[in-house]
Amino acid sequence: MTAVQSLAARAAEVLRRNDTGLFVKPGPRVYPFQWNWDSALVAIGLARVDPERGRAEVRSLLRGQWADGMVPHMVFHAESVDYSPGPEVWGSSECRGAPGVATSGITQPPVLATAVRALHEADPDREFLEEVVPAVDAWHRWLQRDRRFDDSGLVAIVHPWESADNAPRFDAALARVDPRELTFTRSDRRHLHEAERPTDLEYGRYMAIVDHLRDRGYRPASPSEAPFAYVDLAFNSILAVAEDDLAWLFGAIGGGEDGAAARAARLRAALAERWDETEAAYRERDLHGADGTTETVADLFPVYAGVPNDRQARKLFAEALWSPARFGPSEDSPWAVTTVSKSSAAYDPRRYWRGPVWININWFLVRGLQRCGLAAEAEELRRLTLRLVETSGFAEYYHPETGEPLGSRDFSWSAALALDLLS
Ligand code: 9WN
Repeated sequence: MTAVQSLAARAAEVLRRNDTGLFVKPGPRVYPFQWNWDSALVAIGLARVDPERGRAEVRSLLRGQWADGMVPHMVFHAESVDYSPGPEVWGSSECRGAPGVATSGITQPPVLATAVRALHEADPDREFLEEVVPAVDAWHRWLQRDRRFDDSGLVAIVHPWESADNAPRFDAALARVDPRELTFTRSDRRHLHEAERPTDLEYGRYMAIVDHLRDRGYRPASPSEAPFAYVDLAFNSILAVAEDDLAWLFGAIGGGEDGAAARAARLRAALAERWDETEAAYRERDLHGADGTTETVADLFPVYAGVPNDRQARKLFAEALWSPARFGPSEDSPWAVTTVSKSSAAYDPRRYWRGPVWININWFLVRGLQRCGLAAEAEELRRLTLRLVETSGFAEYYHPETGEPLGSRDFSWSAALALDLLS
């Protein structure tokens, strides 16, 4: 067996072990429910080894779709598992338009269209597309309707859990929220070291936002009326690609819809306007606060959507993404891409989204560099990412200096995306 075959076999084994029968859970112990972008990223890996199982993953996630189109960030089940906050905290059954199965009331980055396209490219199945494409379209339309805040086409998130939880770019927005007392014991604390996870103060604020949203059936009158409202460039860049992929999927079933392509073009144009020449990065926006770059990897995400022109892409790569002082590999810190710039005061190489390397982030950036025509640079990042999983296993995230695995081990999307990067 070659090294590539052996790594692929180990990755496929992680997915098999995390398979509950109904969905692949993100990690064996820490995350026992179904999460939205985890399932989509898992389906991208499954497209490489078992497309039929990948289609089941998509169907399973869509059980949680709300009547207005939202695909929630978590879909629960009735088995007793160790995770908090669980279905009782979200109370979706009391909300208008919620599905029969209990879910959370917020969403997550819309990778699903991209996953459905990957499945169709690997193993065309028209019937499957006819079944799921209208559902994905309804979700995108919901985002454009419920989460719009101006005419730019950009959408806002209303909870940090809709993107990278405790990333420093959310600190100022989150600091405006009065925390509430935690009425449950955090399950993550039973499995993981405190230094690798969000703090209790952050959790108190997350729960205060959930309370506020739940009182409004998770449908604030507009994003700007929510206590936390943020124009996350990672979320919006993922949506731009997903809109393109949705347009492609409509094409595969005979067209009849050009809204998705137009939405993608609008989003790209809006993202392009956020370029900051001095920082070689893009400006994020806090709807209740400042507009500017944040020294987090989200500032670079328009690369994923192929937004920068050739000159900007090269500058962003050299001066930010691959810069040893910022997100790239350096002598003391050979593993990249860091989720926070090493030059930021907030950089913390062990804590969750505040510095560590994540395989999904690298995967988005590899695809983005390819899309921007930086093939050699993409290849360098692809190789580094595979070397990391080869060395340290399929962890949830990794210490950039040592490569030490952090968070959950045997993490599904790390395994799934390694399978994709290997192909
Ligand atoms: C809260 C499952 C999820 C990921 C998120 C990641 C983390 C949950 C948590 O785990 O969030 O939704 O318990 O911290 O931040 O991106 O989807 O892997």
